[in-house]
Amino acid sequence: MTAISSKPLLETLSGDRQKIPPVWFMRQAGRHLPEYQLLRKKEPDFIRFCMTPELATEATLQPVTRYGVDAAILFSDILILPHIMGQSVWFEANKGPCLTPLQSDADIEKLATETVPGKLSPVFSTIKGVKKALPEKTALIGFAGAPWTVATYMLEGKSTKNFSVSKKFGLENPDSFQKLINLLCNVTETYLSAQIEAGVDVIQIFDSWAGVLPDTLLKSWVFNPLEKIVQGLKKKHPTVPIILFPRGAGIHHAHIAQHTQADALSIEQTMPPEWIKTHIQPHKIVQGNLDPSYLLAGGNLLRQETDRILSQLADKPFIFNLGHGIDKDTPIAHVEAILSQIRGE
Ligand code: 1CP
Repeated sequence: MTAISSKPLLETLSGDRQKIPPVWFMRQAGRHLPEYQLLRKKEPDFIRFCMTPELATEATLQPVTRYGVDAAILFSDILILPHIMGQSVWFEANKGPCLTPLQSDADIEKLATETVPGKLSPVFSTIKGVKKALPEKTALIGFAGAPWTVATYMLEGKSTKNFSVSKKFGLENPDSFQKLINLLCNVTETYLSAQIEAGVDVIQIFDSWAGVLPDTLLKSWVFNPLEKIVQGLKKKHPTVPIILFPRGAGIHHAHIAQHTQADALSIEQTMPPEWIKTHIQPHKIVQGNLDPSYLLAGGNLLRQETDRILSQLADKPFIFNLGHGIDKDTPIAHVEAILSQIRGE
C-alpha cells in the first residue's frame, strides 16, 4: 500500500501496517521525567501550568525530544473542561484533583456551556506552538475525557476507589444524570473539534473508569455518549482518526469494535493479546497493551512481555502503548530499552 503520510502513527491509523509499529506511552509527558519536574517548579498551580502555552508546549515536547516517540500528546488534563464550565477545580500535591462536587440538578443547571472554545484559547495556542516545533514524522494527539469519566470527578469531587457517589447519583437521578452526560457530550465535541481546527492530527478519548460499571450501564453511560461524540466529530472532520480508550471494558471491547465509527481501540493490560487478535483486530486498529509494571521493573521480563505482545499483534496495523499510564517511578533507561527493542536496534 502507498504511504499517505510521512507520520507512522497516521499511516497505521489509516490501515497501513508499519514494519516497525509506531509507539508512544500514555502519561509520557509529566511525572516520570526529571525535566518535567524542573519545568513544573516554574508554575506550582497545575491548572495555570496547563493554561500557560509556553509551559504546556515545552511539557508536550519533552518526551518527543528525549525518546523520539511517534506521537506527542497535548499537555493538558481532562479536568480542564469542568474548570472552564465554572466548577471549582484545583490540584493538591500528593492528593490529586479536588472539585466542589455537583450535588443536585440545580448545580448541573448552573454549569456554563457557552464558554467553549473562547476560554480555552491557551490550549489552542499550545497546539499551534507544538505543531511548529514537532519533527515531520511525529503526530500530535489531542484529547478529552469521556463524559462518564469526567462526570465521576464532577460528582465525587475527587479521585475515588468505589465510585459509589457517582453511581448512586446516576441511578437515583436518571434525568439529571443524563442532562449532565448530554451537556458533557456537547461541550466535549465542540472542544475536540476546536482542537482539530487548531492542528491536532489524531483524537484520543479517555474513558478511564469505564471498567467500574456493570454491563447493564455500560451501553448508556459509556458507549452511547462516546459514540455521539465520535459521530459528531466524524461528520465535521471525517479524515481525522479517533482512538477510544474505554479502559476496563473487557470483553465488551468486542461490541464497541464492531459498532463504533472510531478508528482504533486502546486496550487495557488485562486483556490477553490472543483475545485482542481474534476479537478486535478484524474490526479496528489496536493500541496497547503492556502492563506499566513491566516498564517499571525492566529487565528480561519486560523484554519477554514486549515480545509476546508484538508477536501476537504487530502483524496487523498496530500502535504499541501501555495498558494505562506510565508509572511516575519508571526509570528512563527502561523506556529507552523498550524503544530499542521495538525498533530492532
Ligand atoms: O503535579 C503534577 O504535575 C500533576 C500530575 C498530572 C499530570 C502530569 C495530572 C493530574 N494530569 C497530568 C497530565 C495529563 N492528564 C495528561 C497529559 C500528559 C500525558 O499524558 O503525557 C493527560 C492526557 C491526562 C489525562 C487524565 N487526567 C486522565 C485520563 C488518563 C488516565 O491516566 O487515566 C485522568 C483520569 C486525569 C485526572 C487526573 N489528573 C491528574 C491526576 C492526579 C488525576 C487523577 C487520576 C486518578 O483519579 O487516578
